[in-house]
Amino acid sequence: MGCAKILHLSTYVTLLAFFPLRAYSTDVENRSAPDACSTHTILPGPKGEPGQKGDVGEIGKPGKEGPKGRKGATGGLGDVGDQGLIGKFGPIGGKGDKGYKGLPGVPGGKGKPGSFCDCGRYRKVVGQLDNNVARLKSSLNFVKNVIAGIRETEEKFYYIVKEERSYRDALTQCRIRGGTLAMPKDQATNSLIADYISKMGLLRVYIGINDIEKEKHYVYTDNTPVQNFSNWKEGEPNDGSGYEDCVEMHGTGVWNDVECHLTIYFVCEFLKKTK
Ligand code: GN1
Ligand code: CA
Repeated sequence: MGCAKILHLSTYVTLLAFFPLRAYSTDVENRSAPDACSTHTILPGPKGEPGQKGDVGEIGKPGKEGPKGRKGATGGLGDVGDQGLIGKFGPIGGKGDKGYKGLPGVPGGKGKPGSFCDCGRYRKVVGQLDNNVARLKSSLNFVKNVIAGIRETEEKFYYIVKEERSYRDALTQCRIRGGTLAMPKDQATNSLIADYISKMGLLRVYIGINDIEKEKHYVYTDNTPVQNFSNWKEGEPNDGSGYEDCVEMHGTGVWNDVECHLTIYFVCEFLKKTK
């Protein structure tokens, strides 16, 4: 290809004019085998028909990753966000300024004529009363401690008088002292008196129950009937002698009807509060 390209057609014509083909060929044959391109001139043939169109090539390899793109333009304004939660309570505010003075009210009616009050004197009396109450409380505690065996509940004091008396005299003695013969109207009170009797080393005392007015109709000294509570000894009340209309309590707490002229110790009760 190289020689054909180097020697142009016009060049060949020129060469033929100066170098006859024969002499040249003889000369050429006598020489050692020379290069064809340097000794022969081959003219190109006519251009052939165009070849068939080639098949579609394979899919090319993926290209290299491109360079980082340029920064985009600033985006549009975002949507409005949701409403936030209610915040914490703030600290207590400072004290407000004093308000303006209100309008004067309607004058009140004329009061009643006053009376002289010696308040200082009353205060002094009240003070003395307080002292007296304190002294009385102290004295009462002293008496309760000294008088062996005095008993009490929320409402009453109970006191056994160690004097042998008939029922009527015993009742009188209790009343003289400001009380009455003891009236056990419930188990608690009955137990308290029974314990009192036994602790005093006694066997029996009068209590404030009798059927003097009506046989078998027992009443307390305040004339209330014995009905909700009773603690008769087994076999009692038997009205043994036919005249047993008064009631005694034994150290065990049981009741027995005895004759009212019997002289024995007795137990009085005293109310703590006057109604
Ligand atoms: C006593 O002493 P006597 O047995 O007659 C008691 C009665 C009783 C009785 C029970 C004064 O009588 O009240 O019911 O025991 N009398 C006296 O057995 O205590
Ligand atoms: Ca009896």
